[in-house]
Amino acid sequence: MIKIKVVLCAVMLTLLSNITAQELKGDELKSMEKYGGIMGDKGVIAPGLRLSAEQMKWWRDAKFGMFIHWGLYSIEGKGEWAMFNNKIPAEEYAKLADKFNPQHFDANIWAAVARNAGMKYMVLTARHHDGFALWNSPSAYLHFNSFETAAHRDFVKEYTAACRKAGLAVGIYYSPMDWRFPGYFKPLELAENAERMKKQGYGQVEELMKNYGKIDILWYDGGWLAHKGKDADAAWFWEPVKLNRMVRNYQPGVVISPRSGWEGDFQCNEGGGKIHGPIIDTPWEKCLNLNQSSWGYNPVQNLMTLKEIIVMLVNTVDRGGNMLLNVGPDADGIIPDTHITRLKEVGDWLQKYGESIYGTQPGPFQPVDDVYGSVQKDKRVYIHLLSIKDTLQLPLIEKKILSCRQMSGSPLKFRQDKNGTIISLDGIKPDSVVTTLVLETE
Ligand code: JFZ
Repeated sequence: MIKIKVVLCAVMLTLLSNITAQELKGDELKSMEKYGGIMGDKGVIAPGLRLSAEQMKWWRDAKFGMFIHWGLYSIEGKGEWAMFNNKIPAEEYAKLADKFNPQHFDANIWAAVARNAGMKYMVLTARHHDGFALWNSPSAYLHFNSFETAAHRDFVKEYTAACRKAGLAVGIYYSPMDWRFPGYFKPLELAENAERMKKQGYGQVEELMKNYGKIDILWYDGGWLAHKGKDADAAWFWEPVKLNRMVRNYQPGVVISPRSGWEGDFQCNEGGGKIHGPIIDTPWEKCLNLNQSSWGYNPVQNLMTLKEIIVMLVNTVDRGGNMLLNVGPDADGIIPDTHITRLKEVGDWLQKYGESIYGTQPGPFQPVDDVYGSVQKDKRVYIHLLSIKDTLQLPLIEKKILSCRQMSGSPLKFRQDKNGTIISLDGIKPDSVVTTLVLETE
């Protein structure tokens, strides 16, 4: 039995290459296993709840955002699952709130870092599975929030204001489930306690949607029960359609993630696993970690390289997705310098090549894994080359190609006929990260 588990763990670890071995334990692993990429089961369907393509347009055009995991777990720096993994009793864990009093937190700095990285939106963990709310939350069970503990601050207020000031779309992450409730683990036996957790969930979502102006993204996570099954399996309990009808009342245009048990406005692809396959038509988002040690602050740094980030971004965008890249600031609210430097490199790349990312649509060519992918905007087609041979063969398209050049350089020879197009890459000087071509079409 143990052997089977070990083998299974090993397989999962290779699949979820963004999380290091020491971070993955028991239920955390199990909770991931059931998705393994785009959620197969899309959740409860509710006509009328989903946004129209027109309402989703800004999000689809934005392509790139910053995920922020920050909370009490940032103090210990062992990842956001530390309370559960290390079996810290709720009363014990709650003492961390007495220590959570960041002196250098400045949401404007976070926003500046995101902007300099070329990001267009941010998503902050207003409350993770540990139950600690980063705002003035009257619905918080046992007053477990940053306004009524050591910090006496409403970080969501500061954060939402900073996003808007920087011209970034405002995203809020919220986990309905809360480990402090035994009823979460035994919803049938401890129904009353579970009901109390649900009441907190509804109350807090209402606070977040009502008190902080226009919210652009609501990123639910963990609409489970007892870490079992899919989010949708717990829909009998959470009643996500009812919950999200309430959300739409306050925020008619908010883009909602699929993790409340309702199918949501987009699909999730989580973790550092590779993106491959054809273009996906429905809106989707890849979320992953800049520091692959854990989502929450971790002094062990295992940063993605610039090239890994850009390859992931183009692979995502060439298939019609967005990318949400996570940082975990420390307990004082500081994003480590090394992270800022790496993100700035990403921003510098986007300064030059952003035209082939923002506001584009995937195609006209289906991506070829590890070889190239393409996007289009107006009369231009951009090709992101992932490997370079002497020539690039492209399938037939209806439009006539008028010219072809390397985005950073000179024109390239090409021939378009009834079989497709051949571009000569002979003698091309590859770009240091991802070589990008521009085709002008008629
Ligand atoms: C969830 C959280 O449990 C985790 O702490 C983090 O906030 C992350 C963004 O979301 O974890 C998951 C859930 C599902 C997968 C991966 C991590 N998955 O589908 O691979």
